[in-house]
Amino acid sequence: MSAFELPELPYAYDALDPYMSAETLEYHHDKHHKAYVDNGNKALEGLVHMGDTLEAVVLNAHKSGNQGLFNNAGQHWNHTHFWNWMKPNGGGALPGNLEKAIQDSFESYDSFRVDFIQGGASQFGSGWVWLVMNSDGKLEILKTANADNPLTHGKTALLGCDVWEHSYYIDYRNARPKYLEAFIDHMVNWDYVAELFEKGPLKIAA
Ligand code: MN3
Repeated sequence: MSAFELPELPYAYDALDPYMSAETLEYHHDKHHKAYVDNGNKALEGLVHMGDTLEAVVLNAHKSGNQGLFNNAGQHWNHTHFWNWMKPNGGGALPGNLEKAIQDSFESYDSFRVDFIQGGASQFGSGWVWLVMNSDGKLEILKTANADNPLTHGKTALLGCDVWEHSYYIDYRNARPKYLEAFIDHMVNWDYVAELFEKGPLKIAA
């Protein structure tokens, strides 16, 4: 790929209100995500071809120890999915196959929900909490620091929540668990999670 591009938000800035304010979304998308795209493009300048897809660029940056490129490409990938992992009037019922897989791996939706919130709340400092699929199809919770994501762990991200302070501080101040509860209960786009689930473990052409 030649350059990163900032995707449009898939909804209006105020679409997730009152769970995520227009002010948060505008700063998060227009300033933070845009900076990852712009700085990622600067980091790509003058490098040999780093891969045909964003996933390949993230993995090649990681393998080659190019931390500047990895941080920005990783965060570009994380945020591109993050906007789609939320929707107005989100949360609620899960598509059947996904609900069954969550019950098989976590015993119940409620224990998945508790594990996901605890994972995000206990990530020390900036990072992400994820629902991932392993190569054997089993689901689990993963937490990662800073720009890191399931790609570098050989796992497939089904759902991720940004727990950097810029994602919640305007709306929740220091109450990260309240933000995670609102994310799971009122913002998750389960249809997008199910779409990734149905695709199965991610295969990346380097
Ligand atoms: Mn962010």
